[in-house]
Amino acid sequence: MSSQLGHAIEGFRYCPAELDGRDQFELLGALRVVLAQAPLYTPAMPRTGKPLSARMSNCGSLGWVTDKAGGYRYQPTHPETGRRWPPIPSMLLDLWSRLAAGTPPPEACLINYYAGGTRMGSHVDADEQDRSVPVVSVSLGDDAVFHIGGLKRGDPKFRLVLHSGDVAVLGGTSRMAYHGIDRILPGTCDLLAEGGRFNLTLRRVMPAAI
Ligand code: MD3
Ligand code: FE
Repeated sequence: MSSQLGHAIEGFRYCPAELDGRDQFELLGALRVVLAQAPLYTPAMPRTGKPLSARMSNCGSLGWVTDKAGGYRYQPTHPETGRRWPPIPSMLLDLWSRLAAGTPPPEACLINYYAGGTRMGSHVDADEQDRSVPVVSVSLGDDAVFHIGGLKRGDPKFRLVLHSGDVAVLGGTSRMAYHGIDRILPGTCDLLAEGGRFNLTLRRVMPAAI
């Protein structure tokens, strides 16, 4: 794997089928509880106000949000309800302990929902103060074509189909690599009655107190 990816994305670990069917169903149940308290909303780009195509919510003490006036940031409350984000489900904290052992716990879990036809353009996740800790990503629902490149936008990209139950750990250099979702493959998974795909990303935002 690392020879295909090159050293620019050293630290990328792909864990196919990390969650079996029962785990996925259990996690989806916990996700529904979170979304009942913190509904998906449509985020908007800084300055232009152009809507992002994925809908989002969060759980944890901090959540990633964006809107026209305030731009990209982490905040403790939902931008529409004004309420605190609900806690991160224990299953996800257990997953973090297994795959990101020895790191401070995540404060944020960003929830992305992609309906069929939704993309996420290539970007770097750089709004976290502590970028030395990995990001852990969990896919639920329809397959997605994911790409990851290097530290520069034009670097060669490696593509991978992410399936429901797959987990990716983005540590080391890969933590700062360009990445995105090219497309969702509709009708490829039965888990979600509404179709589409959820991605949950666990993130450490603030440096741990020493
Ligand atoms: C590589 N999410 O939320 S998951 C994101 O499927 C995001 O929703 C995509 O990019 C999704 O920011 C991709 C894989 C992923 C997540 C976070 C990363 C790859 C990453 C952070 C740094 C580098
Ligand atoms: Fe990202």
